[in-house]
Amino acid sequence: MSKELRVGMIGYGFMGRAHSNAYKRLNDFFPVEHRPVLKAVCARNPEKAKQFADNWGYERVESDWRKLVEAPDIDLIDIGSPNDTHFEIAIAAAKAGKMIACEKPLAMDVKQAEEMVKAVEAAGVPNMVWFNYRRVPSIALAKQLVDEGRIGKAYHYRATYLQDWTISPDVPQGGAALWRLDVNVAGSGVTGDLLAHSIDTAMWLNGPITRVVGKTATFVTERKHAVTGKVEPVGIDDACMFLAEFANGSMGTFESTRYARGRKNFNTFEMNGADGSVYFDLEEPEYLQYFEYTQQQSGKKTESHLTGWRKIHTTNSEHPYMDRYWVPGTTIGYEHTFLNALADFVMGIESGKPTQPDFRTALQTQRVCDAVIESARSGKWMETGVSQ
Ligand code: SOE
Repeated sequence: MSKELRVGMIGYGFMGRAHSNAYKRLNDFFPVEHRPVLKAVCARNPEKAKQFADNWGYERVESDWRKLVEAPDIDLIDIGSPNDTHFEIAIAAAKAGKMIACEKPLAMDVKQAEEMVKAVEAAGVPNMVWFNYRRVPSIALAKQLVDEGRIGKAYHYRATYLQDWTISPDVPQGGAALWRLDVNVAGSGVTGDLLAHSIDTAMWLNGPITRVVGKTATFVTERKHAVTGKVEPVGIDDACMFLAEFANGSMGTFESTRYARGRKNFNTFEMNGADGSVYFDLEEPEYLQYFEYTQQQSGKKTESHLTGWRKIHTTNSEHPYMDRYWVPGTTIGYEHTFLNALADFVMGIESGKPTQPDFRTALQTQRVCDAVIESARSGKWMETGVSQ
């Protein structure tokens, strides 16, 4: 028997599209009881919202998110709008008893994120943050290998997240397409936008980050603002590097920039432990590289002339999520990471075992982001306050 999951989408940009695609395809690939119904989309520009609704098949357009949040025919509010809107919408949606799926980063800062966690927990509403990269099969396989103890005691965690789309000083800041460059709307630059992904993955695989020291840079210090038309100071971090200590005693390095010429979405990590290592690169997402040091599982002795990195093509039905898709050797894409995330969320609702990351987990990532920004300001090591 199918139950309707009536979706109210807020925002119609890149993420509005990625999330809408997931709602539309869920039942084609996953055997869940809920059936998403695209009820309404809400956005500031009514014409664009109408185009979006027609394109993706939303039944109606709302111009005021408050009305959408209160609407009795909506079960789930999807927050795909810019970062500065997440807080107010999430608090209101929780009060109205709606489920919430929110884009990352959860909030503009820890203070907002803490209140958002309180609101969803007081209301008891299912909630999730779209950290979609956890749902790349290769990354989920890395998590499986870590949990199986194949990496052993962790020593190092190394992450990079590099892009190159803001190098030109002629790129404006602000407005529908470029709000990520406007600090008042985004909260931060690459730290909240890109490193939040790296931090979420890192803490999922390797546990809490307890202390950080960071350095940020803003290479283009003034840009024309697309809304005001004036040249205004740039408040975001264009690049950020930080060192991290994990609760398990391992060391981490994180680097992110939007000024790495040629790098489009170069999201990588490597984890090195006593018994093995894993390496992932989002530009080759269908591979996980794995170095196995001990061969105890197979009962064989180490044959040192055969040791080396394995490049695992994560397309077998035994690999995470892949039994839902095609035959071995055939790949899935970026859009499926959102579909997998939605499936996990819905299965969490149906099984009563809430999926991760929820708001509380995303708050931990926000704590690390805020500590990094604060450390870059003060030049000092900062405790993150993340302990579990
Ligand atoms: C920024 O360019 C961006 O779109 C991020 O906002 C997304 O979270 C990331 O996955 C891809 O890059």
